[in-house]
Amino acid sequence: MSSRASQDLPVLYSFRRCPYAMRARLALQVSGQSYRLREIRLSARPQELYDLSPKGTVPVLQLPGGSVIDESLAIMHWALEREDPLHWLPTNGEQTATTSILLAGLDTDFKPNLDRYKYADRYPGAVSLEHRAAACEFLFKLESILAHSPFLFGESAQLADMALAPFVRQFAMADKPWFDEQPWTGLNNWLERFLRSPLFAAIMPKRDVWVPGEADLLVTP
Ligand SMILES: N[C@@H](CCC(=O)N[C@@H](CS)C(=O)NCC(=O)O)C(=O)O
Repeated sequence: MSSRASQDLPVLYSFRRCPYAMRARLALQVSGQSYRLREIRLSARPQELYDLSPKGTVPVLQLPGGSVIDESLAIMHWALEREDPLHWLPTNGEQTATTSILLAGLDTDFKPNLDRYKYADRYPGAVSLEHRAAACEFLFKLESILAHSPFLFGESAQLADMALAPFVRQFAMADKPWFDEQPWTGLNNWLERFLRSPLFAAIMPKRDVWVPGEADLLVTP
């Protein structure tokens, strides 16, 4: 691809291990959307990121026309509304409603407990194992679906699977031997399927940190 063509591509500010950034990379990848990747360190975020989005979180997608999308789910929707070859977008109102409930549960319930489980020292008074137990309530809700079906809405993955799996991965990795012993076979199989998928491999290569002024890395699915 010529360097002129690359200027017409969106720019993604990303951090490899961030589950929100994984969401964005998964959707860009599956939609076949090429992009310019700027891998950042959260501990040394470039001014360019704050100039686009003052909240300074990743992922941030800058579109060729200049507009900026700075929420992971909105980036997923942007990519999938352009191309959705694997039919990740919900196909009916019931799926849309269930997806919203699951993703809201992640934000309000699972993620705060995950953070306090993994990083209890950053939250005064937090007891790691209490938050692990609280996070499990959300995971058992997923298990109640995944015990009967390989993915949340049947035989193939949808947006909800892909928006949740990076966070379940983070939870599992905090203590994998313990996670593997829990009675959530459906959930465990679902996570393993995600972790072993070519799609996950495609979005996880280690990247050099972007240096402002230097060329972006072209990612071409
Ligand atoms: N609601 C945002 C959350 C993104 C987010 O919190 N990303 C983390 C990295 S995993 C971050 O940038 N944290 C830095 C901060 O909160 O200042 C989204 O969905 O994109």
